[in-house]
Amino acid sequence: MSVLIAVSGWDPTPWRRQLETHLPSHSIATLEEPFDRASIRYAVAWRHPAGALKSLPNLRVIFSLGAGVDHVFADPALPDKPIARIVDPDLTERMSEWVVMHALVHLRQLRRYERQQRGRVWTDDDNQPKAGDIQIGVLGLGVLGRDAAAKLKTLGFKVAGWSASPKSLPGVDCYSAADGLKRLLKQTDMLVVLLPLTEATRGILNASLLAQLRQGGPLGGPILINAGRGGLQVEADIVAALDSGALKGASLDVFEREPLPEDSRLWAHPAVYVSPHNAAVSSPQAIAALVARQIEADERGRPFDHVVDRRRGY
Ligand code: NDP
Ligand code: OXD
Repeated sequence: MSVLIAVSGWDPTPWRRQLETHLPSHSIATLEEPFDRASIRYAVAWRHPAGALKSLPNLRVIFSLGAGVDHVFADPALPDKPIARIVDPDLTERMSEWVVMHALVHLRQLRRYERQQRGRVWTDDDNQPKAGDIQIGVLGLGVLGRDAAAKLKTLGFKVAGWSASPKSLPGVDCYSAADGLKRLLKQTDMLVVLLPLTEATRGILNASLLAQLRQGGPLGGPILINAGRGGLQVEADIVAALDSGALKGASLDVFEREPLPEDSRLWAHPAVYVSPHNAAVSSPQAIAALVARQIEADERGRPFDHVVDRRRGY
């Protein structure tokens, strides 16, 4: 029984090595070499080439090698099989580290003090708000959003969150639906985005949404922190909001086009932090172990975990 590694933009070698270690009785195939299509029962995918997963008559499931599944749904020839995504404490903890780091970087004006240090400038002013002065809004209260919200709360930030269905979380003001989003935005000083990319969320971070964030506020203007997906973002609107001062700063891990094109204004914008879509990297070791556990469970007749809802797209 074979597992097919169907990835693009990633070297399949470490994934193959890890899957061979965790599944010694399975053969592991990659798209780079010929394989018997009828032997494939499991596919692991990251931005697989369109059509690569069709005509696999014995395929049982497609495992996304990430928490997000938009890259799987991007295939117009996707077979009608269950799609299971990664839910992994290692990935969750890394994401919360990234979110908390950027919340603190903006709160404690890191860029300003780096600039001052480079210029050997010793000045301070009285504008040093504390976490408890800042209202954070978290868009997406799933596995990642809930963990980040709880950790931001522990640091003393005021935290609210927004999700598709109503939620109740300790210490977090929870909103849902379009009206809930409006109510959350108008009180938000820092917007943390951990939404999946779906038809409903594509382009949500646009001029109209940014204009609803609380202006002024203790940081002098609102901050955008997005590690969800680049397709959520309208980058021209974000740059315009930064230029006009409607946004005070941004931390972006994901982009409309990745790698971020060299000529993007975001690279050198003084109010922007860019990271290369690695807020929470998928470690082949941790993820191959999770995939292997799911395959072994399936072979014992157990259902797959973390199967996404095709209709919702996440
Ligand atoms: P989940 O599926 O657990 O959570 C998604 C959350 O978004 C849920 O709370 C869901 O609401 C909410 N949501 C979805 N659609 C809407 C909508 N239309 N309106 C309001 N809320 C909505 O996903 P994860 O938390 O595990 O991951 C979130 C995303 O993070 C991934 O899809 C991926 O794109 C991104 N990611 C980025 C990484 C990086 O390195 N930059 C690493 C890993 C993930 P409800 O709870 O009601 O369903
Ligand atoms: C993911 C990612 O979806 O790394 O896991 O973006």
